[in-house]
Amino acid sequence: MTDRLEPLLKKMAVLGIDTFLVSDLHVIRWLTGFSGSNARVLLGGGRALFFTDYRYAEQVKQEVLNMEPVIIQSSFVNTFLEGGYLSGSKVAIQAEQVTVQEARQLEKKLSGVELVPVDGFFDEFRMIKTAQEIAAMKHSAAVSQQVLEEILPMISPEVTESDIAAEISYRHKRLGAEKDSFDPIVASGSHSALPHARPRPERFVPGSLIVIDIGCICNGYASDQTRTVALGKIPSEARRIYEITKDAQQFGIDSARPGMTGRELDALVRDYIGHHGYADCFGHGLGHGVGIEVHEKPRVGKSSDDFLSLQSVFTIEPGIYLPGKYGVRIEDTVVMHENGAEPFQTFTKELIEL
Ligand SMILES: [Mn+2]
Repeated sequence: MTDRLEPLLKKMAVLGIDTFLVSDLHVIRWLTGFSGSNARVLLGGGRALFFTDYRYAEQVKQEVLNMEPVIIQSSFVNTFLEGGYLSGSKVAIQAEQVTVQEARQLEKKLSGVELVPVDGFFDEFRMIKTAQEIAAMKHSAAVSQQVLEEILPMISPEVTESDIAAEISYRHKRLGAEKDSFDPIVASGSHSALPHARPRPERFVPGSLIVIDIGCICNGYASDQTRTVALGKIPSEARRIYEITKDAQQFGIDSARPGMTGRELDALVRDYIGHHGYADCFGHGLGHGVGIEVHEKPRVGKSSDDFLSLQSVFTIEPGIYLPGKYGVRIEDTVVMHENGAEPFQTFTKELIEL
């Protein structure tokens, strides 16, 4: 973990930043392993300081081994003030995280401190996963895949989308996950054509496609996977868009190379779907980075200049959606190697007919 700090301190020096006030808990977890809900980190002056409140005094001893812990008595700002941690320096804050209220409070109380809002400072570092992080993500993917295997036989006209969504969350936890990485999507009938459908208390109807998009968090790292299955006999057009989506997704996996941009990979798969006549039916981006957060860098979409670097982890999840009828999405999370993308998931992509 300590080696994680060095490139950050170098980048700060280049940008002329004396101290970095880190307030994003995802970044803090990435930096330290801390899994609690209240913390700040100060980087700079050759030190890394970790601030949290009394509730986490014991937890910090277990989880935060690479920084000096400080237990705050009142507020973070008061502690910074009393300890002289920020005085007379140029302090970077995370523009996308710090509220206007908190920034005002800092400015008011800490005279002589110049606040510099910085965007996405940690993204380029978080994007490149260590072997340890990749192992954690494979585990998280395996847990969620087991849940997918367990819940498919439970789908029938007797149960509802909400029933299955609840089973998914329950089974994630039973298998050791901290939580779902996002609310499970279980979308049947015409709802399968809604990319972000919310599970309904409605029974599955035979002759329907069912999109199941799920993930969990284990040891701080997220997984993300989608499969689409059929309940009963489905129309030939539904079968057709299933096959095109499946082949497009495989084409995406096979085409991914380190150094490509997100835009380039997205375009390849988008064109593939376009050539098969469904250009207007794939409205979202091809994928997104996954790590501590289930949506992080790199973005894999139409306007993304993010590089798909070695050891980056991202999803490949094309979909074809026919509004009012049905939709298909198939998604794996992949890690980029020298010779291409390796999916974490091994679950079949042949159409499963329940
Ligand atoms: Mn996804």
